[in-house]
Amino acid sequence: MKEEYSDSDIQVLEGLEAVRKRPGMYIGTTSERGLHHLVWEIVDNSVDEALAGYCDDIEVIIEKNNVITVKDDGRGMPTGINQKTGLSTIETIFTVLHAGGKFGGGGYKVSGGLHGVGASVVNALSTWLEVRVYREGHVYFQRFENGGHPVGELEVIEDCSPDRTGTTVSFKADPEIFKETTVYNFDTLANRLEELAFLNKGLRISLTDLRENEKKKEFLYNGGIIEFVEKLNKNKNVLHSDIVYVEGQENGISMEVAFQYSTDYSNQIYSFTNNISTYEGGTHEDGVKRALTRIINNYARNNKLLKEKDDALTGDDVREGLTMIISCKHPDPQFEGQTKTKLGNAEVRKIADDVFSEGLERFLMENPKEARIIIEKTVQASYARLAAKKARETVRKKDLDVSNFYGKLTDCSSKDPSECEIFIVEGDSAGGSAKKGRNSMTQAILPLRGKILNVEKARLDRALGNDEIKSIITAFGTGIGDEFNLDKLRYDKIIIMTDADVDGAHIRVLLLTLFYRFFRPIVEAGHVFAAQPPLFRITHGKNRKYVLDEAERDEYVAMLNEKNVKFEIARMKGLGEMDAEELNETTMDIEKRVLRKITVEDARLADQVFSELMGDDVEERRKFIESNAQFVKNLDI
Ligand code: 0RA
Repeated sequence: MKEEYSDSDIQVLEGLEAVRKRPGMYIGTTSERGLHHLVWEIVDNSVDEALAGYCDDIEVIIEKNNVITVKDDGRGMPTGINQKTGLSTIETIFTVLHAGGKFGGGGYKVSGGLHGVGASVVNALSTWLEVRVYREGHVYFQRFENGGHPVGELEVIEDCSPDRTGTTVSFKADPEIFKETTVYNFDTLANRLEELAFLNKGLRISLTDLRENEKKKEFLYNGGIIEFVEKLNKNKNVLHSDIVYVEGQENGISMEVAFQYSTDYSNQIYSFTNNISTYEGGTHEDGVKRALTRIINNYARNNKLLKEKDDALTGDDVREGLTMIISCKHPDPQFEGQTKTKLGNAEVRKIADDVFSEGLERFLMENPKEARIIIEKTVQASYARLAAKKARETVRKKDLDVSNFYGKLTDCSSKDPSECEIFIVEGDSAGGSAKKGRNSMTQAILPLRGKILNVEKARLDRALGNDEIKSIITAFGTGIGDEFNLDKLRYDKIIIMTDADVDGAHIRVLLLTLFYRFFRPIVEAGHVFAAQPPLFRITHGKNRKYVLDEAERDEYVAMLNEKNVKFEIARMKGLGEMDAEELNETTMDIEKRVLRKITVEDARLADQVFSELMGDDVEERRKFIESNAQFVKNLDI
């Protein structure tokens, strides 16, 4: 034990104290997320050792009491004395802020860790931390307590086989700092560790949970990001069986790209730099996208897959159905953007473009069959885009003027979108009740008539010319197509209120398809809801109880029977049968109603069903819906 503190000791302790005073500055937050961040700081150091080529196995263990242990089989942290601090290198790494690689003597490259300060921050925020280094036949050990105070100096505690090398770090997060929770989530850790294994081919990473129900997962992907794409596309109809893989490097910057097309209409493109997800994209992603658009267009023209009169394929066209992983390793990444997840290094754009275009050209040349399939998909995408554009043009600008629609739309008086809601209601009679039962300050009503059903046999493009649909578009206020602007949405909640029967299902499918194709950002932002009108009314004495389904009804009836209460059950036939008061009480009143949020997946499903319903024959369609009742019921939102 040290008896006295030297000046440099005091400086060190002040540094760690600063971390404890403002942990958010170093790990972003002290929530559950920040807690998991501690693990990433330690794991990142081991991954760096793997990137340097000296480590191929990392074990993460959640011990009882939520102690974390991270073991690697790298060279082991250096055990000598650090010139600058006069302390051992290990003590320096764990107690001096920003120590990182500066003390590692060259070989130790700091990865892009969000804060890059790593081990000392984890130590500062732990009740205790122990490090064991296996090197040259010795086991070196040091322990720290109470936010990073060393308990003794680095010492050899035993001998080991000279073949054994590596570093093991264990720590217990300090509950005084992590007040919300110090309990780790297995899946959170497993998901990120799997991602790290995909991004670092050949690196084995395991996660063991020794708390209540012991479990272990192990990730090792010799195919790296190829296997990442394979996993993402597991449930898709892929257009070519082999995943395309391209790699290359320039000036110490390496690029890897893997991709595969499917029949999907959307795309999944994920990019990373130094194993960190770059959600906001950046120069690596820009370079690859630019190359993709250019090379596909060249190939399509040269092989007459795109007609002379056709416009060039756009970026959106060539990305339709694309699943792609982009991984860049950079010695000095600059992260920009709102969440610092956008790669800013300008030189990467050209390197990414060069590497990817060369690899893609070669693939297309060597695989003409696959090339043709891919190009045909992108050309189809461009035709669909043009058709949709034309359809939008049929919705003329003046039609989109709100004042033309006051006849149909009963607007609310508030003009503050954050408190406004619009109910899209099936039928005039339900619309009438809804108008009477609403809160006129914040709730707008837009009734749709039965004839909207007829547009189903037309293409959705033509449906956009339909008056009722135009009134929906108009009411939203966002515009459509190139002019779409989510900020102009006039209502925070768009609530679809339809009956639980076949006609109601019809309207829901149509509306969701419309939203999916033309207003997807509104769905993504969580603005679309389905009202859930009750199916039964149970009356006993003066009480009225509304329930959403049979199960709820049976439960309530059983309860009444037990108490020997007399009651009456009525099946609610439709919205139109409810009076204003009932509708308000069961479906509209903010305090009492139950809404279901519509996800993009709900809308995508509806879009699929809609395509099935495109047949011309009304009777056929009705039959289709009835025979697919179960499927439609899934949309029975
Ligand atoms: C600097 C130099 C050397 C190894 C390391 C750092 C190292 C750090 C960590 C952190 C976790 N695991 C690690 N493994 C290695 C190599 C020193 C040498 O061999 O001369």
